[in-house]
Amino acid sequence: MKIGITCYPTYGGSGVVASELGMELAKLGNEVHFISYEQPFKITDCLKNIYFHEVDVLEYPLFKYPPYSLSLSVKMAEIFEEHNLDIMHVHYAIPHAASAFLTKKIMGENSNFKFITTLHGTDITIVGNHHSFYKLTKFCIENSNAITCVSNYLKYLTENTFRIDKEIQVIYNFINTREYIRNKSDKENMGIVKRGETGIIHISNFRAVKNIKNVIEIFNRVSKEVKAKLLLVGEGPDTALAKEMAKKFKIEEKIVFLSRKDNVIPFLNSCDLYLLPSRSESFGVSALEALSCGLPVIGTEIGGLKEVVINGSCGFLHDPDDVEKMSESAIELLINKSKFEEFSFNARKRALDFDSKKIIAEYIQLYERIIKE
Ligand code: GMT
Repeated sequence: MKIGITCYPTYGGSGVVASELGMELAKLGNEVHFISYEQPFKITDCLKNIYFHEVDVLEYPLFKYPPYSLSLSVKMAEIFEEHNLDIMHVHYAIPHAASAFLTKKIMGENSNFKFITTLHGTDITIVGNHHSFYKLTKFCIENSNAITCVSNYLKYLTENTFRIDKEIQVIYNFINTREYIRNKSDKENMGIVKRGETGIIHISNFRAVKNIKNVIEIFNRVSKEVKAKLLLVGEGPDTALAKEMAKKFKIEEKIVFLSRKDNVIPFLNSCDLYLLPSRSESFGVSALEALSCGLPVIGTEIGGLKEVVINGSCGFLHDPDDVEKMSESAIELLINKSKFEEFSFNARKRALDFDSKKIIAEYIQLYERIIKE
């Protein structure tokens, strides 16, 4: 098949999932064309069967905000025609699904242009829900050739928020379990977490929803009971808050700020436990990455995270504000070796349920069905 993919190219769950999907599809022999304002950071040059097409955005004095989404529509039409694509797959509703709808209209009734929209979370809970986008998001969902959501939670939320009757298919996010795998030598090689120390890790874009304050609060409590180091991978609006809190608790030397990393595997493998006390999470790809490397997850009983982490088996889930319970669960796992081993084994086993081979096949089946319709 020849597949077009549009996503946000920068750091963020939806762009990562779209890029990984494209790479897996390309490995299977499909031709994949990424269309965006920048090359997605995961898509390195010279990958077989992968092409990147940059959207030209015209700057003009009249435009206070250059209309990227319109230029994107035109680029989608050009690439679809030029490369004879079979299907277009857009990730994140706003503006990508709106641009794709416009492309469909530009291409006309006789064109075979069809597009699938995958909803990821904040495109429904924050952006799509906002009064300035609500009607457009609903319209895009109703006018996509197919809609997928990354969890049952997000499907339920989408149907209810936008009063959607159209069929929405849940296709869970996935993980390449051959790549994301425990490698004990990473800890030694990286040398960040020293021998005899426990590594705790959190990876995110440090937005309010990630509850960074509680990451630090939990670590502060845990580090009083266990000799531990906290690795913070990524950066964003709440990085400064994390630094302030580390100073306030006098635990700065126990926290390593690592900024953004293209490859998080050696950092996960340097650690023992993953912290994700998010206030909202439609799925939680980073938790799945951790599970695949055998790290139990201390997280929150919210949204789609409950569909990924089995509470009491491969991690513990509590209320986002219950710092005490999250800390207790973390300490319990870190001091009880046999319990830790059991949870770590279950973590890897759970990740295998989301293996990319299985989930990519679901996308391929969907593409084939929509192309035939
Ligand atoms: O979590 C973020 O802030 C990034 C966001 C995005 O849209 O890029 O992530 C969303 O999509 C991910 C991939 O499907 C999910 O794993 C995240 O749970 C989801 N984030 C939220 O729902 C807050």
